Amino acid sequence: MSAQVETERNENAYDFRAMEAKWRPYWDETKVFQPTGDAPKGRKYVLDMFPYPSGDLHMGHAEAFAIGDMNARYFKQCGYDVLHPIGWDSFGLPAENAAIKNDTHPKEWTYKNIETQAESFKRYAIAADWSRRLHTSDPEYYKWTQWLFEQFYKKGLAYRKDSMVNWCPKDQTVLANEQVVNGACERCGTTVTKKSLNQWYFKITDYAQQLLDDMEQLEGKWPDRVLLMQRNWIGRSEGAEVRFEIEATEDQAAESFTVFTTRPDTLYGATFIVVAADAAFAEQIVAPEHKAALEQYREDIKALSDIDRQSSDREKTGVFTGRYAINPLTGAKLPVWASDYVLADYGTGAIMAVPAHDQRDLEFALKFDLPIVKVLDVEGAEDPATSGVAASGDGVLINSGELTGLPKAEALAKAIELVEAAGTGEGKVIYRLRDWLLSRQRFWGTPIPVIHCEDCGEVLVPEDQLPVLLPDNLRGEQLAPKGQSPLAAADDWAIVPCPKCGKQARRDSDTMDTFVDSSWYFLRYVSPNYDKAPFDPQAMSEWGAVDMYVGGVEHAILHLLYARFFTKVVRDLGLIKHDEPFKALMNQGQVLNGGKAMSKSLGNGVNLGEQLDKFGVDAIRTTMIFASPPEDDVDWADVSPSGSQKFLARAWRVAQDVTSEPGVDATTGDLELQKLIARTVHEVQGLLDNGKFNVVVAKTMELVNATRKAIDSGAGAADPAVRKAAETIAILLSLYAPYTAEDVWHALGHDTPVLTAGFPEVDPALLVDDTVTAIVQIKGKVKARLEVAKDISEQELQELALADAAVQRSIGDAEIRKVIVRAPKLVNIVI
Ligand code: ANZ
Ligand code: ZN
Repeated sequence: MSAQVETERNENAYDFRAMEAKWRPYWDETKVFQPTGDAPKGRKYVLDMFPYPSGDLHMGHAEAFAIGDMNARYFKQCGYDVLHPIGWDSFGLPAENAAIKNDTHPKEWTYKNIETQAESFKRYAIAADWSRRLHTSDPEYYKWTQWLFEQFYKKGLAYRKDSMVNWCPKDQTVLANEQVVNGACERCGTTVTKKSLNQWYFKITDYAQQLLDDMEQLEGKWPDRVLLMQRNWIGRSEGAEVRFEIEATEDQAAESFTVFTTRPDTLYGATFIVVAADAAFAEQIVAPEHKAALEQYREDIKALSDIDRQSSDREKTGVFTGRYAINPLTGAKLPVWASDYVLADYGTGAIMAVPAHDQRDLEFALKFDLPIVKVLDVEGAEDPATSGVAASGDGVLINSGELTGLPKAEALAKAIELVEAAGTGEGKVIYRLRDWLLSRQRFWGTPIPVIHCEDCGEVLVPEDQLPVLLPDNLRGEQLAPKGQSPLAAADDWAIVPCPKCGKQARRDSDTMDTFVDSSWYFLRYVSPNYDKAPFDPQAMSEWGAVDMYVGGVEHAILHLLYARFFTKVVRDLGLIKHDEPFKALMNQGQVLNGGKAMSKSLGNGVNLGEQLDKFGVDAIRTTMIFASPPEDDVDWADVSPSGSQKFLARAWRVAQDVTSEPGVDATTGDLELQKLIARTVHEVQGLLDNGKFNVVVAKTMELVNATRKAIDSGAGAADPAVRKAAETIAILLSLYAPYTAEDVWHALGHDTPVLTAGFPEVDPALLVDDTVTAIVQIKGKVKARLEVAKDISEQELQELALADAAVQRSIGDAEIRKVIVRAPKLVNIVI
């Protein structure tokens, strides 16, 4: 029998089902995923964005959690005490809709799905501390969500106001702007309307500047694009507020109002004023003969979202109010128009229009034949009136009184001085960020702990009466909102005595947006069973902020912003010391099939359970990790779980063949293999630190192949370096193929969990003589020096160069045109 045939037959003994059955209980018994509290290297808190219990786990979870887990496992191997908890974001609409349909209570659907997912997570072997499991819909959790709301309220950070909100007539609920897609409800497709409602808000705008400033702490540790999205969302604008007077008429008095402008330098070019058509101010000033037209216009724009209103492809619309305002610097008389392209709730809801230099104003001026006056000489710019293109560039001021002759930047400062001196305005910074509308008129969420009393007004539910529990006796149709929240209709729940005066009062019947629940769960995990506060101060001082947060880029804005806001408020309450919740962030890509996101309608979905049954957990995890760097998409049509399975079987077989005893002195073994092990470990460490997880799998494969060769036709199965190689393979596998790793480790004669083996140390002597310094250049400049093997392949050298953090930083968003590799010494990247 040839060696080849024998190997293949024996690899068939790789039985993933047996391994999965064997090692799961072992990890429970050894509690290896629980923090010990005494690791000499310190602590690391690794967190995956917690799941929503929509059904069983899917391929997206499989990818995200393989990546998150790899972080946790790596820290653990490095000797840190690792906190890696798991829980569920378990309030939300789908549970309620299921309950209405099935005539049940939402908790039935919710907790059944949680159990299913929990079982799958355990099978998937995520290295989670199950003793810390939490569900945001548990009273033990939402009690503290309510408690936090009360602290926010006391600080003036939770308040109610009337506002026009997006309203879905079918779901009978308020929608956030992001939940309105092309004017329709994201969930059910019904055309969204506007409705004035009294709603609860968190005053996140108080923290706008801090949210911007503290991003400095995240630079280089969060993906650049996420930081950019946060920055844009907060949207800081510097400029001025300028006050204008509207002239009195025979029937109407004079009025004064302010505009916000980022371009006070263009004041001389303002030729008309536009006020938001839907603002109360428009109604207040409109001349009697224009009132009907304005009313009609307001009706017409009601259904449009803010995004539609500001879309640059829509033709401008508007109505004249019949009134004129006076330019405070020039005395010119400017007609006042009302339009939808000015938003009521941004800036002051009114603008001075400078059509020569602002595209939207230009389009409006051309449509309604309003004057266009150039006040900035912009080099190369065409005439706005004839070209239809506003001169928005830099230049020197013209036709602008005292500002004439100044370059734009100076004119900006000077214009602010002028209006300030004239008492008609002042420099001003505003933010695009709005306060967070947190109330929902739905059942399955955290009840807002407020009681409304005719005499006392809003009264917080006393802390010792928290939590305000959701009623258990509502089900099915009773949960369907009928213009008001189902809780408002439940009198036996809603009617209570006022905590202050005892008079009959009503509970607030709104529940909180589920983003509130997920804005502090990472704080709860440090002590999820603590019952005297949201978290135990002692445990918090030990764990603090999350060291590595892993999740989808779809949460780049809201969830992360809200979590950052909560963290800052909780800090200001004196409960924690850190400013930012997540020190580092890793976004995983999506799992696609045939280039498209998996979906029912496309019929390209892949069932995770079936994949696990067929190939085993480890093969699926390995496939996910090997397919691409974590942040890139994985296309299931391009991967090979059976290839992963064969690799794992080969690795497993190598370990079975080792004949030396544990503890043999590897330094007496085959030198070439020793060197390869050292190089592999060294490189892998760099790859792990830079999040190049896919290459770690490739490196393990190389080591497996080399070890196989050493056994079959080199040093032989008894060589101490062969054992060292097999043990190293087990440790690398423990990061992404946990069952195989544990099996291999025990087959090699160890009787403690492989995760406690420790990341291998490298003897630097083994690295030196075989390595040379490779230089990585970009645009002719040296960006990195890499210690690489003398015999490194061009391919490998290129991968290493592109994986280098400094190199990536200098490439940034630029496109790589060409990579010229002269192994082993030079890589030249053309961008
Ligand atoms: C005059 C002007 C001249 C402007 C010019 C721009 C260019 P950002 O950067 O987004 O803050 N604006 C102010 N309030 C508005 C509102 N509620 N709805 C729509 N547009 C509004 O933009 C600020 C600029 O957008 C302001 O500066 C104002 O137009 C307009 F050459 O004033 B500007
Ligand atoms: Zn009262």
